[in-house]
Amino acid sequence: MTIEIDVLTLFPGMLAGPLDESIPGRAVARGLVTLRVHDLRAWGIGRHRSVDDAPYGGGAGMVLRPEPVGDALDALRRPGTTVLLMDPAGEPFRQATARELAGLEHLVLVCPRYEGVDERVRSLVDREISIGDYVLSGGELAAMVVIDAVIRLVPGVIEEASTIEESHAAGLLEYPQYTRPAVYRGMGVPSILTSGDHGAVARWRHAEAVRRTLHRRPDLLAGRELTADERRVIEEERDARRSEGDLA
Ligand code: JDK
Repeated sequence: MTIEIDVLTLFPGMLAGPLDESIPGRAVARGLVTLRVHDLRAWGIGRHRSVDDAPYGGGAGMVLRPEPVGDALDALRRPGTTVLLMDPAGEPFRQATARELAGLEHLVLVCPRYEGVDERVRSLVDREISIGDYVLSGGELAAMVVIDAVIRLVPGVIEEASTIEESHAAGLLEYPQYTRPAVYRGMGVPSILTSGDHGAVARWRHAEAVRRTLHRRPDLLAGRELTADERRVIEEERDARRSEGDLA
């Protein structure tokens, strides 16, 4: 299993550094991922390789013209290609999205700049993706987030045990983690973690993940099937709060 990723950007230099380092860099070096970054200006129009123009109807700023994107996609698209447009109005990017994309053979990520891309480009892409409800100055950082989250799910990129554990914990926040020293600034480590009882450790971690999710991100639990164990942890937590006189 390998994945090919093409990125279309007016700032190719932005992608190189971060993606050369760490997990994505190693995945590329090991041949598990092919990553190509293209300068959209190569498909720019006329002697000046123009890529932007003023908005019809007036208003501030410039708009990315459709032709450079359309021509670039004509050059890169083949059967099996999925084209993603980075856009603040796109569908929310989630772990489930990353899992879907990691199973595809060829992704092309379009990174607009200026005030965004000409509306007609939307008809040329397969999906529009937003990494969150804030406005970046262009699509590059969003593309890097998507690429990073996708690459680590490509089989062989990280230890399989980590992705199996992740799918068990899907939709929950992380459980608390500890490493040495045993006491740090007066703070100890839960004794169960040094008990050597692997079953008890696994149950404790799952319960902690449920508790943390309940307190910090109850919205995540609402959108998720609960196991009997998870319902029990939530009930116990409610009982514990009630007995402390905490009615929240
Ligand atoms: C691609 C350009 C910057 C886009 C206009 C008016 C209110 C802003 C600037 N998840 C996420 N966040 N941001 C992006 C993203 C931003 C981009 C581009 C992706 C290309 N920009 C930009 C839009 C506006 N808009 C209404 C919000 C201004 C992806």
